[in-house]
Amino acid sequence: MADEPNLDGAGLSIAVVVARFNEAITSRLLDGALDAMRRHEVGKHGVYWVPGSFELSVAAKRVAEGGSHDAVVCLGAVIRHETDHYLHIATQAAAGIQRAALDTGVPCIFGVLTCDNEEQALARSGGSRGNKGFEAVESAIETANLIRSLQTG
Ligand code: INI
Repeated sequence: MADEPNLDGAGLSIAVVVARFNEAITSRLLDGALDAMRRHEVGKHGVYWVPGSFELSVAAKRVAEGGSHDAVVCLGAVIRHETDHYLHIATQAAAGIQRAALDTGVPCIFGVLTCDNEEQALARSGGSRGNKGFEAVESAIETANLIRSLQTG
């Protein structure tokens, strides 16, 4: 059996970087993220907006380098259109966010929906399939607590 996750947010500071593109969806993800931070009593947080999911990684890296946050949650919604444009954005967002985490050692969480249509995105941003923003904050808390425990032995 796996260990229970440590979801105690007290004493943690979490940054949320959120894309304005598809704001009708990403604002719902942000609501879920803020709800999770209240629920788990996260000590401090900051919210930073970027134009689209493609810009999440560069902002996440800079925020992580600033050293005042224990984790960075990246929120966005990439929705399929007629061309493969969305695919490049989703792929690069995922790779860039992971790179920001590995380059800085600060957990950078992939809270980006990649959906075929708006209906799927609505379901995953506070609808029948939960809220990816809420889940992303829980991933951030668990990973930040793990990293902290590894640092302090
Ligand atoms: N950005 C998104 O966050 N989601 C999308 O679905 C999307 N599509 O499909 O175009 C999108 N595009 C904007 C992109 O993230 C950048 O902001 C833009 O390319 C400027 O670099």
